[in-house]
Amino acid sequence: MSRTPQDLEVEFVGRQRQIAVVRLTRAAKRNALSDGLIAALRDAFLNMPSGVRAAVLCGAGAHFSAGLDLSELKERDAAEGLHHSRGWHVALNAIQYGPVPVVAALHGAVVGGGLELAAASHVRVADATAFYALPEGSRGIFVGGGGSVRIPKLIGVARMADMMLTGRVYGAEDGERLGFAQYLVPEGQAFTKAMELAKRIATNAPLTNYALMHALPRIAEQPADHGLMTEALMAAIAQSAPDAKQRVRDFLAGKAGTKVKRAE
Ligand code: 1HE
Repeated sequence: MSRTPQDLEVEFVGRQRQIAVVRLTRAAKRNALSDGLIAALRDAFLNMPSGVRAAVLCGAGAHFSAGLDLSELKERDAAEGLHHSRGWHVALNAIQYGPVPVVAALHGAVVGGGLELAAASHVRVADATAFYALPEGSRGIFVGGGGSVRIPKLIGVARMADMMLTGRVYGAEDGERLGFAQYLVPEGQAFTKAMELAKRIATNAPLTNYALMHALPRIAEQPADHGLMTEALMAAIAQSAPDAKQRVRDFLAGKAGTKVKRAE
């Protein structure tokens, strides 16, 4: 795979550079995901510096991502198609099961592989311009970036099948209502909100964040009896961390800022 680092920008911001901002910078091609860009995303998350506590994933220009770079879509034999898809799986797994929680800031087109990419993040914030589609059906292809595993978990199998069969496009409000995004904000504010959430996430105990990223989705797929056992093991490990003990002591000592506040 060719590397295209110019299409991906990674910067470290905030207190002690704890937040990684990973930005698709291929706006002229609507952040279409070339093989090189997928490899660059994979490498960015596999090589995240150890001090980073959360990441914001976003796209430059008017769209988050137009999905697979269709100019690279050529006649592949079955084995090449298999390996292409598996390459996406490695990259998007590096995001979902990587070192830090990822908040995606969505705007404009979040389509095809762009939606698959967004679905690999942990928290999605969409602005009012966001729209969601799976045009694979009309291009004669199928999802290959983990979409058939991740997207039904957000919106259900029936809605995903409808999107691919009929070309249905969901707007930002429906997208939030159905579960594509957990947050909906006014136009132009997705990045600011995503940064605010990433900074909040970065204050959590790293082991709790790890449990939410790595244990929770697996527990949710286990038979209930196995899930309860995994939960108990994870809970025991998390609460034994010195950081957790200090946090509980702080609450019991009435230290400022540790109480849960009513939603505004
Ligand atoms: C692209 C791509 C692309 C734009 N690959 N070059 N994805 C799709 O089927 C979506 C295809 N794209 C679109 O429907 C539209 O481009 C958008 C709605 C996203 C944006 O529209 P617009 O009017 O802002 O931009 P545009 O004029 O359509 O595109 C601007 C340029 O980006 C143009 O190139 P130019 O050289 O003529 O300027 C487009 O060709 C280029 N461009 N989208 C390549 N996707 C792991 S499997 C995943 C399978 C899939 O993702 S299938 C869905 C693919």
